[in-house]
Amino acid sequence: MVKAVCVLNGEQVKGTIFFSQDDEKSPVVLTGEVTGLSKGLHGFHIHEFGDNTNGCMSSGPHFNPFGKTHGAPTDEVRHAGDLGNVEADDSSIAKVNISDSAISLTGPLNIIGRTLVVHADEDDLGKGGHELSAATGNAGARLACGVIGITK
Ligand SMILES: [Cu+2]
Ligand SMILES: [Zn+2]
Repeated sequence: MVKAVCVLNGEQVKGTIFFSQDDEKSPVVLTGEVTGLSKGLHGFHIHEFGDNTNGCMSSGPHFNPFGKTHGAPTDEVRHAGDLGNVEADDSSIAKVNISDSAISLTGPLNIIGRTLVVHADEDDLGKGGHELSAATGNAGARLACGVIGITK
């Protein structure tokens, strides 16, 4: 079992997300919550770099080790970092419970040391027809982010 954690820190948006993976062939399970979001869907991705020197912008593009286009978590063609959206309720809280097999906590798909980002807008999952759909899902500003680190 490998475990990791990410503290999301934005001006208004905060959160803590826990990652666990039973073994290298198992999906990574993400649990936790994000607060301070407007009601509705918000893009949720692993970005390439664990660099926050210029805030969330320094985390670079979506983690994409295979040079694919942006997509939904359920798509064959997707960035490894494409975790889709989280949905905030009336009290501005998004409960996160995601299981994903395109990322790992070990090996070449390891996301430890990279950045988790939550966005202002909905990720259109590559299908919105916007010029940014194929790159970012047109998910808008980076509201909060944090580097994913090893925990016990
Ligand atoms: Cu993103
Ligand atoms: Zn993407």
